[in-house]
Parts: sequence; structure tokens; C-alpha cells
Amino acid sequence: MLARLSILVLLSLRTVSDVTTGIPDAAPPGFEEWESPIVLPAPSVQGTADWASAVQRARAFVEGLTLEEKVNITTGVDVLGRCVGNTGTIPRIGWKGLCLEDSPLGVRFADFASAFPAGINAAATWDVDLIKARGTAMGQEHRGKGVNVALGPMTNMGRAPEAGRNWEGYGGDPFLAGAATAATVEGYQSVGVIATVKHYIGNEQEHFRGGSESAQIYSSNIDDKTLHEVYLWPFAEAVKAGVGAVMCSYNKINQTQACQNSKLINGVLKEELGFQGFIMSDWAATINGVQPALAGLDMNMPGFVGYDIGPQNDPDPATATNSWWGAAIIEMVNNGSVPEARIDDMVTRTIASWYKMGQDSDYPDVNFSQLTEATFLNGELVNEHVNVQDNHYKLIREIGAASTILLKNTDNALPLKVENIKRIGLFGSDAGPNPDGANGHGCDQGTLAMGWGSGTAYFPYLIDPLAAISAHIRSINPTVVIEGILDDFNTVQVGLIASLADTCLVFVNADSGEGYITVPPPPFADAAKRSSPPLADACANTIVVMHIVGAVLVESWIDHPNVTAVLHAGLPGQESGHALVDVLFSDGPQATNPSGRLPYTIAKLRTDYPADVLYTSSNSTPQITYEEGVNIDYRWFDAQDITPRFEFGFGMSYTTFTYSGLRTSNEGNSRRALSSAASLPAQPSTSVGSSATASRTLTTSISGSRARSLSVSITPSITASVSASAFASTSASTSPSASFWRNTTSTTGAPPVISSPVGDIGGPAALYEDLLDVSFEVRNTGPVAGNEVSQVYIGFPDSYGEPPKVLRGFARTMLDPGESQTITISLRQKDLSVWDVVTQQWVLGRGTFKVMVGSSSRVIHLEGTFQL
Ligand SMILES: *[C@@H]1O[C@H](CO)[C@@H](O)[C@H](O)[C@H]1NC(C)=O
Ligand SMILES: *[C@@H]1O[C@H](CO)[C@@H](O)[C@H](O)[C@H]1NC(C)=O
Ligand SMILES: *[C@@H]1O[C@H](CO)[C@@H](O)[C@H](O)[C@H]1NC(C)=O
Ligand SMILES: *[C@@H]1O[C@H](CO)[C@@H](O)[C@H](O)[C@H]1NC(C)=O
Ligand SMILES: *[C@@H]1O[C@H](CO)[C@@H](O)[C@H](O)[C@H]1NC(C)=O
Ligand SMILES: CC(=O)N[C@H]1CO[C@H](CO)[C@@H](O)[C@@H]1O
Repeated sequence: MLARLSILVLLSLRTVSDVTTGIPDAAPPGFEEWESPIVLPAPSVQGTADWASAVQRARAFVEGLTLEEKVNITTGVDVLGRCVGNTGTIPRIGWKGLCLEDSPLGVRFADFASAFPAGINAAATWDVDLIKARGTAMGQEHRGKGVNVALGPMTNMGRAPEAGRNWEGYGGDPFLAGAATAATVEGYQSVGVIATVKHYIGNEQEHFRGGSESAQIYSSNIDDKTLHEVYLWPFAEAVKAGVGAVMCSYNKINQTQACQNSKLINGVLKEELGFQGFIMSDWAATINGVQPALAGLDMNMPGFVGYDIGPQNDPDPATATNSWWGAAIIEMVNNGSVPEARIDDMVTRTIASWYKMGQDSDYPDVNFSQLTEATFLNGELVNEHVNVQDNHYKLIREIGAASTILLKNTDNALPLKVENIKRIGLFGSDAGPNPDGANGHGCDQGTLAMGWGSGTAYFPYLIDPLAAISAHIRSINPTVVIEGILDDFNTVQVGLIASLADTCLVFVNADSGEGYITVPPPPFADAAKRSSPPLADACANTIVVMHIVGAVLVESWIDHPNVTAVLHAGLPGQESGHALVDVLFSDGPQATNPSGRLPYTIAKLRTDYPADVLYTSSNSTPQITYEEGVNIDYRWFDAQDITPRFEFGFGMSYTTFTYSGLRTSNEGNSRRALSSAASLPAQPSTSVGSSATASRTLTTSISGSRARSLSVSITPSITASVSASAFASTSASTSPSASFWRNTTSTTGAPPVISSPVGDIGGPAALYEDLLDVSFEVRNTGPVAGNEVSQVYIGFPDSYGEPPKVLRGFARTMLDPGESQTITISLRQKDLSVWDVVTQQWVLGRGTFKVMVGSSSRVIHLEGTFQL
């Protein structure tokens, strides 16, 4: 979304998904022929690292199953089950099946559960401890409801600011998104819930996103370097963090459907990243049976062929015929198109995740139903109303306040002091409750605290700003005049009250969500724009609060002298009003000095961004080519020298900080070769493609006060092998063509591509080892305590074609007035490496690097260089 917010109109601005502008649909010259190579066979799970015991136990589990029983674990039962996704069960051994449930901000469709701040707000805290605490709390709630697999976190990159689901994820930088994703996965899984990182991959807009029922499914055309350095990065961090599940997306990549893209599933996820868990389809994202199975898909959700196609509710996967899998898998095995070993591997991976999270002992059964909040359904007890909220409201409030970003604050207009307020006006429907209740439908009514679609949860309650602010003011001075005008179109009353109040709080919002719901533009928006009196012209102290899903254009009012402060509150979840009070007044027991930072860039013009949503296309596969490469968000603004309105990483405080004493050091960090091929378990090989070993010695000298040097040797090793799995004797001999994978009927043509060996989890372990420390001092030089979010950006040597700066570390640090602290941020090998498209591995950069330490991507306080 990228709507123009206007306080002249005072309306809660809705994002409309059918705005037409944007980019041409044809692939630019040179890009038409992009397609995904075919990588076969699907690598079998190896039991790498700490997965060994879980995989071993899963193998034993699978060994005793019939094919029908195995199929039951691979295919969803129906969409009318207790959870949004339900595998079959195995009654013979008392295995109860898996419950898969949305969403990335809570337990969807469940009562007595919390509505957490959205992912984008979690990212805006820039605090991995808070992000992990959020993941843990959400995990506890899923577990308490009996959910085995939580369908989050979402970590697509927000390439186009208008894209409907950006708010579910962590913003426009892969490093920030990667850190947030890993912390969230760790949180969920620390309490035994399997996390699902999604949507793999290039699911960067909802328009034309596809699914089995769609006529048009776009192709995200992404080059190899960009894939690795931007879009794959957070998925790799999730795999490294031990994520149990991945969800492939609706769209195509390089013309091939994500859930049957063998390059991305077999080649990248399972081999290169050494993923040990299972990958499921997004709901009805499979458009074939055989291809996804061979390409490495492990679970087909929710099981049926497509929404509104055939029976939607088949209770037994192994006999289900309205499925690309189910009974069809048995046929595929029988007619030799899919080896049974592939089915075994699907199930082994799934059961390994289940064992790894300890779900085999003492795990609650499902005790709610996505279908109803009532207790009984068709006479059956389905909802035990288990209250899983615990005291999570406290964390929700803390994250809500910690994610609030102060964008403007003229002459310390904020924090507000109740003793200075005689008459306050609150304006806009976004200040108040939804007239249909917190969970009332109808588009964007009342204060906005989450977007729409599958990334949502029920609000147990929603604290609106008008209620919270009124209560707060009255607790200090019950005689303040407080008037809230929630009617966005009563411009006469707004004008009157605005001219009388000494303090005006204007609430605006912008909503967006998943593409299965399309929202028409509000009918009166334009008329209102023309006739409304300009509020800021009437009130000399106008403070704007924005509840928004992503970047909005603010140019028409941001510099108005009467707009004295602007707070970006994002989507704060159920404690919205309380969190806002903590920042606005900063005076109660929960007083918060704002430290939220933008996880994306707010531009001056829509056209300043490198990408927009593709809205119109007559092509059956609309082409979306990532021509900007690695330069998304602030990287683009830096590379093109475009001045944004508010840059990535920006956010103000009620206090001030100074920076000094930049040092870089690599003391004490041992180095390991970037390749871990030597430690791989032996694979049965029928042929060996190539094997290359090289080493070089690098010298690092650090500029600054403590110069050091070290020698490293890097031993990249490429060993290609073809495994002698059953696949070789079946489909390999028929060499499926590229068009087969694009879902056409041809079955002759291109040979399978030889794949590289399975590596450590997340790629070579050495990539994640620390290489270099960056330290500096931060001092609080202002009047009040506060958190500073320090950001470390790296500039690669020019020859690498990297963006002018890339975020590679950050820290949120609480400092009392006058206090200073030394902050040390470790950079890992991966953080200083680039993806080499020729050797297909990460290569440590070489030459003179810049290190920039700042409080935003454009406010750099310290700068230095080091050599690698
Ligand atoms: C997509 O095509 C580009 C250009 O050939 C290539 O660099 C990239 O690796 C391909 N990606 C996938 C997943 O097929
Ligand atoms: C498969 O799962 C369904 C649904 O739970 C169950 O009714 C059926 O008995 C299972 N089939 C086998 C072979 O276990
Ligand atoms: C094998 O069975 C599957 C599932 O019914 C079907 O899609 C596929 O076309 C069949 N292949 C052959 C070679 O008969
Ligand atoms: C600011 O508000 C005051 C009313 O308090 C008004 O007189 C003045 O014209 C406003 N300034 C602008 C630029 O609209
Ligand atoms: C994919 O191929 C199957 C037949 O193999 C066909 O029924 C289905 O409609 C195709 N899907 C798309 C999106 O082309
Ligand atoms: C049917 C079932 O397993 N219900 C459980 C729901 O969750 C609560 C708390 O986790 C358990 O006490 C119930 O037994």
C-alpha cells in the first residue's frame, strides 16, 4: 500500500488494491528466457547437526507405516477441520495428526487468545529480545490450543511498498528481517511449536498471486545474486535457527510454480541450506501432483485441488480423489512416476520436526475449532475455550510502545503534559472503537491495529486511543475538556473543535491485506478531500498519529508548521491505546521514550521507489522482473541518490545521544573454511561432476586505534554428485523438459541438473561464525532515559557491485541521562561475503570495507575502514 494520507481530509484512509499505475508487464529484453533449472533428485534428509536423533527416530517411525498411512501425513484432510490445515491421522498406532494454524501475529480463529503487534511492528522495535519474547508468547498460545504447526513467521521483503501483506513481515532489509525471523522461530520452537517460515519465495505482491484456481499467476524473475543476498537471506537465517517448516508460495519464480520449483526446493532449500524439516504448500498453491513431489514438496495443504473446485471436505487423505496428492500419490508410486523413497522422505522430514520439538510426549490435543467460537458444532464439543492469554498483554503493550516511531517533534511538542492541557480534541474514526465490535467486519472501521486476511487473529479486546487517552488524562486531571470526533466526514464540527482546542490529535490510518479479499475505494474520499476544512490550519498544535500497514506519502502536510509532532504507530495489536499513551505522555509507570525505527523507507514520491505492484496484465503469466537487483528500499535511495522523506532506520527520541570511539577488531575469532563439504555424511553417488579445491590467504588490517592482522584460508570445495536414489531409475530416464515443470504436458527435453551436496544447516557453518567486532561508545546527552538503536552499515569494496551501504548489525540499548556504554557488534563471515554466481557459494569480500555507525541509514555518526 502506498496511500496519500491527508489530514486535510481527516478520513481514515483505506488502501485500495485496484489503483492503476505501475510497471509494464512484459519482461525487459534479455529477461524473457529466464527459467528455473531442474534440480533432481530431491535430497533425502540427512539428520545433520542437532537433527540427528529426531531424524533417526522419524526413520524408525516411517519404517513401520503402510503407503496409505504415509500418504495421510503428506496430504491435508479438509478445510472444514478443527484447524486451517489438518493432516490425516494413523489410528492404528494412535498418531493424532498435525494441526496447522495461522497466523504470524497470534492463534487465528481462536477465542481467549491474544492479538499481538504485527510483524512489521516487531521489526520496528529493532530489539531481538522483544521479538523473541513475542515469538515465545505466541508459541505458548498455539501450544495451549493444541496447534502443532504455527503458520509464521512471514518474511517476504516488502519490495513494493504497496504490496498487501508487507505488514505481516519485517520490512525492507534482509539483515533486519533475518534477525527478526530467526528470533521469532527460536521463540515459537522454544515451547515446542513447529514454526513455518513463509512464503518461499518472491511472493512480493498479492495481485495475480495465483493459486490453483487462478487464471493468472505472476512470475517473479529474480537473478541468482539477488535471490541469495536479499530474498533468501531471512529464510536462510530461519533454517540456521532450526525452523521445522517452510511454506512455498502461490507465485511462480522464473516461470515455474514455487511449489514445484526443483531448483528452489531441492537445490537451494534442501541442498544448499541443508534444510532438515518439511516444506508445505501455501493453501491450494499446488497445481500438479507429480511435479511438486519430485521437486521436493513434502506436504500438500489444505489437501484439495482448489478452493471451490470439487468436494472441499474429504475426511480421508489416502482415498481422497479431489486432491493432487492423496489417493493420487498411491497411483504415482504404482505407475513409477514418483519413487516411494520420495514419499518416505516427505514423511520422515515431517515426523522429524515433530520429534525435534518434543511433540511426541505430552502435547495438548486441539481444543478449539477454527470454524466456531461456540462450544459445540453439530452436537460435538469442539471448543473448550482454553484461555491461553496468560499475562501476554504486558508484552503486547511493551512492544506496541517500543515499536512506535517518532517522526517529527517540533520544539518538544511531545511528550504531552497533562498539566498543560485544558482542552484536547481527538479526530478521526481511527481514534475510536469499531462500531461493530473489535472483530466486526466491514472495512477498516475504528482504530486499526492489524491488517486483513489470514495474517490476523481475533481481538480479545482492543484498547482504542480515545478510551486510553481519556482515562489517562482524567486520572491526573478530571477537569480537562476532551472531545473525540470519530466521524471522518463531519468537517464542520471538526473545524469548530480544532479551532478551540489547545491540543489536537489527528488519527489517520491505511489498511491492506491478503489478496483473497479486495476492498473497493471509499465512495466519498474524493468529495471529502475537496470540501474539508484544513484541520492544521485551525489548530496550532496538531499531532498526527498514523496506524498504517506500510509506507504512506505525507508530503502534502508533513511540513505544515502547525503539525508539531507525528507518531508512526503501525499496527500495535490489542493494547494499541495503552501503548500510545505510554509514548504520547511518557509519564506513567509504563512511560516510554520512543525508540522505534522505520523498518522501511518513506519516500517523497511513489515513483521514487524501485518497484511498484503490477496491477494490469493480459499475460497468463504476468512477468515481474526484479530489475533493481539487490537495491531495494534504502539501498535504492542510496544508489540513486534520492532523498527520502524518512529514511530506513529513522526515528526520534525525547533525549539525545552522541557516538564516539569507533574500533574494529577481529581478536579471538577463529576462522573456519566456508565450505563444510568435508564433514558431510557420505551420499551414495553414481557419478561425480567436478571437484575443485582452492585456498587463499587474506590479510586483515583494521584501521583505527587497535590495528591487528590475521591470516585466513578459505577452502571452497565444490563436489557435485548424483544420488542413486530410486528417482534415477524412473523419471530421470525420461528427462522432463522445462515445459513439463511449467505445467504443460510435454515430457521430453532438458536433462536433470546435477546438484551440489547437502551442507550444514543454513549453509556452511563457518558463514555464521563471527569474524570481526565493531565497537563504539554511545552516550545519552539529554534529559531523560531512553533506548538508542545503533545501526552498523557496511560498504563493500567498489568492485563487488554492492549497494553503497548494507545493514549488518544493530543494538537497542537503554541509557540513563549522562550514561555511556560501549557497544560491540559482531559481524559474521556471511555479513562480509557476497554470493558468487559462478562458484555458487558465499565468498568473503576482499579489499577495503567501509564501516558506518549511525542512528539511521542516513544519520551516520562514525565512519571507518578495514581491510580484508
Ligand atoms: C532465474 O533466472 C536467472 C537468470 O537466468 C538466474 O540467475 C536465477 O538463478 C534463476 N533462478 C531460479 C530460482 O531459477
Ligand atoms: C487417514 O486419516 C483419516 C483421517 O484422520 C483416518 O480416518 C484414516 O483412518 C487414516 N487412514 C489410515 C490408513 O490410517
Ligand atoms: C501416474 O499417476 C499420476 C497420478 O494419477 C498421474 O498424474 C500421472 O500422469 C501418471 N503417470 C503415468 C506415467 O502414468
Ligand atoms: C496555525 O494555527 C493557527 C490557529 O491556532 C492559525 O492562526 C494559523 O494560521 C495556522 N497556521 C497555518 C500555516 O495554517
Ligand atoms: C496444470 O496441469 C494440469 C494437468 O496436468 C491442469 O489440470 C491444470 O489446470 C494446470 N494448471 C495450470 C495453472 O495451468
Ligand atoms: C481435548 C484436549 O486435549 N483438551 C485440552 C485443551 O488444552 C487444555 C490446556 O492445554 C487441556 O487441559 C485440555 O485437556
